[in-house]
Amino acid sequence: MATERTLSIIKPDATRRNLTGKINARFEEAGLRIVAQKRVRLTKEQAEGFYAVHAERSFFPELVAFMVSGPVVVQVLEGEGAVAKNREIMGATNPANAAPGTIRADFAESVEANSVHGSDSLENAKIEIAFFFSQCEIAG
Ligand code: RTP
Ligand code: MG
Repeated sequence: MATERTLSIIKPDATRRNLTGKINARFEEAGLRIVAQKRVRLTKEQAEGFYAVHAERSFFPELVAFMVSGPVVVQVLEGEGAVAKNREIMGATNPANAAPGTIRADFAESVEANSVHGSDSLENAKIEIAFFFSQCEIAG
């Protein structure tokens, strides 16, 4: 499988509980390399732009409010099949359905406050990485 890059976000519920290190350990133990990382406070416009694909969904206003409720850590993860591997480590969107040992099963508070985001395809990963990082901010 090819080396890929995917965009990860450690969400406000997780930064609030000081879980950044524990979550990063999961990525590194699974063989994913953190090749870029920054802690930022998203503006409403940035959160709306990032989740524009969900603009028509009923949970969109709540999702945007949640994503601006505290700092997030945005990061680029690199490794073999990184997009699918990260989704596997994260677990299902709703922690009630997430497999044991996944980040969401172990740390998420609810379907919304579910601790992490991960790109869902290689195509979206490229778009999402470019949303947050310039070329010179990524060191593979
Ligand atoms: P993400 O994009 O954050 O990696 O999560 P995902 O692919 O597993 O889930 P997605 O369907 O893309 O939904 C994006 C985020 O919206 C929130 N959500 N809330 N209240 C609800 O029913 C609901 N459904 C989704 C979650 O924060 C989810 O991760
Ligand atoms: Mg998604």
